[in-house]
Amino acid sequence: MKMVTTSLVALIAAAGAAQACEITLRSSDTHPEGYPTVAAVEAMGDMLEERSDGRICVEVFHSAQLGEEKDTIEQTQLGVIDLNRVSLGPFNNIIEETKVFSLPYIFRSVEHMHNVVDGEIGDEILGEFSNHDLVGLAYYDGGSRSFYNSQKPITSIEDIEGLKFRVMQSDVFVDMVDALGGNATPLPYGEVYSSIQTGVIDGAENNWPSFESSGHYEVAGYYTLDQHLIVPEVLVMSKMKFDSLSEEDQALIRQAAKDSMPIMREQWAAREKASEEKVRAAGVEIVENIDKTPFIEAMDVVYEKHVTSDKLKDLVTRIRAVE
Ligand code: GTR
Repeated sequence: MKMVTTSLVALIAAAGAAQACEITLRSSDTHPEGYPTVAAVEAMGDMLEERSDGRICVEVFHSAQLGEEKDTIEQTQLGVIDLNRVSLGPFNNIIEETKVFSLPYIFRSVEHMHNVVDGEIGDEILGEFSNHDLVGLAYYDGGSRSFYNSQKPITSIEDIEGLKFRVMQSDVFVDMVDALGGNATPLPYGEVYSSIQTGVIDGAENNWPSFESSGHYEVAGYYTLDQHLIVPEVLVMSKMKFDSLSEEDQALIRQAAKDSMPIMREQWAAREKASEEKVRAAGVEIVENIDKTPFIEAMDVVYEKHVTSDKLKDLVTRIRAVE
């Protein structure tokens, strides 16, 4: 751990030496250059640089250069990394309230998710980050996640029985796969490709752009659009770093992050289409129009186990009431 921190600090410092800005915010992302989340944080950086007359810059370390999400979250809490664009999933074991956005089938559609995160519930959940050494700045899109595997087409819940699926490092997702009859293995994103290839796991679950850009479709030829999760993604900042800045600069950062959201959504829609086309052209067998009812019903145990406090129960009720 100490080693990781020391080399990370060195990597970040070396990169920063090239910049002329007064404040350079280093941002982590697991995705490659050109992926909508990376492009959105770059766009945020451009806006920030312009609005601060070149004083504040953002440097995006894409492709997990700074590490896998669970570790980079810790590094952001410690103030080693300034900004971090991550799925909400890996926060579930740290920030209880984030679980409500990671519950299977909690959102009826991406539009419903947008209406929730753009409203007061979204602000409330972002506010929770400040109790955990982080500042929640903005939500990004993660489409809907579905199962893929190397073994066979999944056409019903029964087909999941006994299959081993990688999930993000969150207990909610482990219990979700167990409830469907599969075996869940929490693993960092960067280990999924080789784990499928070598048969350590049978598959994983993700959205079109991640399925495509990670190359997982090359080793998992069956994708079933059961759309069990619509997990928003977030841009967070180290609270230590944020608190060290003037109120004016804090406001500039918050605003630029918010202003990057529509840019991200536009890029996301285009990338989803392009990724789907690429995956289909590669010959992946896609199972569409699956009956989701048994999947949704199987999730009752996940809700019973994870939605226990009055606060979470109330949040779930309010999310469902949003149009
Ligand atoms: C992607 C998401 C990443 C990461 C990844 C995963 O859809 O954008 O932040 O969480 O999934 O499955 O680990």
